[in-house]
Amino acid sequence: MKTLLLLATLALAPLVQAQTQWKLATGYRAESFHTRNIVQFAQEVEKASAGSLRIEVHPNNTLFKLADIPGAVEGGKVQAGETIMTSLVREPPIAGADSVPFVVRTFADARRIWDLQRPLIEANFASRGMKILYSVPWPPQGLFSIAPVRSAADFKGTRMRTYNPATVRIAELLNATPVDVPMVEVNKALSAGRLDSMITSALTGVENQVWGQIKHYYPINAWFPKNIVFVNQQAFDGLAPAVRQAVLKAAADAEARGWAMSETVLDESVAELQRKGIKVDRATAELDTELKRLGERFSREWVQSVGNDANKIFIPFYFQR
Ligand code: PCA
Repeated sequence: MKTLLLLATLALAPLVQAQTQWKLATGYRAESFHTRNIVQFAQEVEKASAGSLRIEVHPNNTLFKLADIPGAVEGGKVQAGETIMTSLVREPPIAGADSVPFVVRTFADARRIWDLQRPLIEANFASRGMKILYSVPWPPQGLFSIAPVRSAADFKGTRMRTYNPATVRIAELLNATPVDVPMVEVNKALSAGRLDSMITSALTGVENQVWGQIKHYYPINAWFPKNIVFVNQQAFDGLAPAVRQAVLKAAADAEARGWAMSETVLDESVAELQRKGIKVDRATAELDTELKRLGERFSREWVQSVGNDANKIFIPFYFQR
């Protein structure tokens, strides 16, 4: 018995050390599936590291605002964080690949884009002293509107909610006024009558209970934005090797789990919008053609502004199926 105990103690020896605490900041709500997935990741890390690493999750923009989280992790103000990749479009520009409209049409496409982006984004993060843990997509982005939309002309002079530079550009191309509203404030902005339309996931519509104002949803599957979870490299390097392994294993599991969750919540959310009385319709042929044209223009602008790195993603994406 004594020998067994001794063996058990020895086996745990590399893990049993002073407890390290990390804070992880995110801009999304505690109930969001992304955040629930992070909480499970944290629990698994704690368990696998025999309690030597505790990750405390701070949701809802409480620690830092969504777009400020990468800077906070880079500067060591917080050890870990989550943001939406498209809020990084300027640094590195390649992160914007997943909000170029009408390129990624399925979860399988989203996976291929991520596999192509990952090495480039990892290199950029590494140069800034950060390490990527995992990434999980939002369900596809559809069009919500208070009034029925038949063609692009219907957006003229209306107010469109935006959440990143890509959605701002899309609003501009539609001659709508972009209104920046964080995900967690969409309900408030709608109730205050500040918005006429938005492009986001059915899930975000459900979480913000948009049915009070929004009457139409068009599942145009415009793009699949992804969140990324990352850590300050120094904080990571400060862990014992076995704990680092535990973090990487839990991260890989969280990535697989998160992709499956995203697919499941998509179907549930569209059904819920319908139950709440929102009309779910296909875009008219006219709107569809106009949006595709807009997407092509957006793509051209994006490839021009990003340069060669854009080709590193789009050429294999289109030609190596
Ligand atoms: N919801 C988030 C980002 C993408 C999505 O589906 C938002 O609307 O801000």
